[in-house]
Amino acid sequence: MINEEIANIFERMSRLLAFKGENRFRVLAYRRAAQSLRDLKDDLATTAREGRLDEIPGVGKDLASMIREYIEKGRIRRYDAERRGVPGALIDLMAAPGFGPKTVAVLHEKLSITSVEELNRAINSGALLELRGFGEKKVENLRRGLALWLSSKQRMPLGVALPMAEKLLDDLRKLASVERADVAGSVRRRRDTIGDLDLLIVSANSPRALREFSKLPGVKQVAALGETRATVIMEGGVQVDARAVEKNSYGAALQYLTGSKEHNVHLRTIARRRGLKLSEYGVFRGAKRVAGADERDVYGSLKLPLIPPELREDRGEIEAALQGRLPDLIELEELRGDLHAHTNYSDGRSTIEEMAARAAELGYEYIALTDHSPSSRIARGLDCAQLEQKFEEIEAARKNRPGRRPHLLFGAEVDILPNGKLDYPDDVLARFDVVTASIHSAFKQSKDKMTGRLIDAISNPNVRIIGHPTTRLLGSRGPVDFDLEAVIKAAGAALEINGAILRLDLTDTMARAAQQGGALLAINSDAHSAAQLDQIRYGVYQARRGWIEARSVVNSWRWPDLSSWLEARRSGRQARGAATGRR
Ligand code: DGT
Ligand code: CA
Ligand code: CA
Ligand code: ZN
Repeated sequence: MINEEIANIFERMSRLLAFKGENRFRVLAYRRAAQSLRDLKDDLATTAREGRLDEIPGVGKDLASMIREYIEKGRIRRYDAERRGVPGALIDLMAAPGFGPKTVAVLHEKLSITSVEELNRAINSGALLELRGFGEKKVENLRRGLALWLSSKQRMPLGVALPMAEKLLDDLRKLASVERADVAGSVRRRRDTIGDLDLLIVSANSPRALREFSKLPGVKQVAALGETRATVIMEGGVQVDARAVEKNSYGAALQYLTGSKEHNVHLRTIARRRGLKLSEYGVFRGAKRVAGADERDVYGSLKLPLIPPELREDRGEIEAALQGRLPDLIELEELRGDLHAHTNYSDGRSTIEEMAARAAELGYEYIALTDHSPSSRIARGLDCAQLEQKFEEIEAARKNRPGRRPHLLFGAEVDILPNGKLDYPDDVLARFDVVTASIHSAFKQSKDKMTGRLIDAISNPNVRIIGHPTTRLLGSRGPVDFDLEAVIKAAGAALEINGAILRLDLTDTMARAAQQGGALLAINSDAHSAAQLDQIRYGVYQARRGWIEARSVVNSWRWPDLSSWLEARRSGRQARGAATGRR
């Protein structure tokens, strides 16, 4: 793994020098070294320890000392010096088809381009055509090269990556050669989007396990296959890296491969401070291994509790762990119901009865059936006559449910209109058990206007939840712009963490800010079918990444507490805060 890190640095070093118009020989030397590090079977750390770095083709004295520097210090001074003042985005861009060092240097010098956004704007505005040597054809090629490169870099939603990883793990665990298999990387951290999948395998016969891995169903192409690692491309283009390790370094490898990189860098400094060395093979005091087989012991040897993978972003979790103040993260099992789900009355596919049945299977105490309001015409929002009918059907379904479990809540997801008014009149809103207000139009309003619009909705006492507050859609629509702090201060309504796999909205950091500011949250599925009720788990993952504890989550409360919270505002009673709402 360290081979790959150093190879990447040499590759970037080569591009940097080319960008600066340096001697071609030096440019090539770095590129060649990067290539031969990637072909290398042995681990560089081992090779360095044995004093054999200069036996690697293309690695002379200079590069060998840079490799040693990286192994010891985690950085290379010469590389840091070279990249100072050069926009990193431009160096990345040199991997795109058509973007050679000369082209990129001209874009930087003549048009002061420093980012992909600026480049995109320059291509679309025709600014590039003004440059000498940039004809129609060349610019068109650049446009296409950029698009190709960007789409190959697109990250996939966790909701796609996680089921794929789970299927691969299932298949791997059935193999006789595989003792243990787990997913690491950003999937284990439950990040909202995923670059590639990283799997970790324990096997008594690693080459065989990896060979079998490379033949699993769904594998389209084998990009690399070695004794300890393999990379395959799945049908659909997803890359999967697999790594096979020995039992006694499994915990350390899992820790390392889970990342994030930033978390790992910070953790290594903690290790150094304690006179230890942390690597993917274990925790060492001198030559003695003090931990490695078990991940909890890896953290334990650094005098830290096991830090939940969702927190490992170096956003203060290591400091919190050192002080014994890690949050008590919400768990899926703690949810007692779902407050945002659609039925076939609007754009859902399942009936009220089917939704209720699945909610019962999930062990819920309550479920709100929240269909759209009339302005959401594509979503077949309900007019007042349809509401009447739905209400009666819910009443009938309630009578069919012995013990009234789950409680069926007559709900609405009401549009917040562009002017901040709601899409049902107040007397209609007052009839619902729970009202979630959401933005489904006019996404481009200014920050001030959007903030005012949300606060207007919150100040209606019938509204208890703001649905998917940013309205972003992964891969296609960015978040709307609003002042989160002001919305948190407006209080009154819980903010949703929506589990729909393209939403995951609020984001992790916004949810964290909301909890810190004293806001209540609701983790909902936004299901459009009975089966989709299960996607609430993605909402829980996102919440955990946002340090969310059950006390802040209204739908972790028992029915009596939730029900009095739902009623509190309308009846003019004091709304319950996070602390009093505790189960
Ligand atoms: P992704 O794939 O972009 O969604 O994000 P990750 O976190 O899965 O990143 P990936 O696949 O490049 O690498 C997997 C893990 O390996 C990463 O979480 C931590 C570790 N790792 C990768 N590159 C480095 C590095 O340069 N330094 C350190 N310390 N760890 C790294
Ligand atoms: Ca990854
Ligand atoms: Ca990877
Ligand atoms: Zn919605």
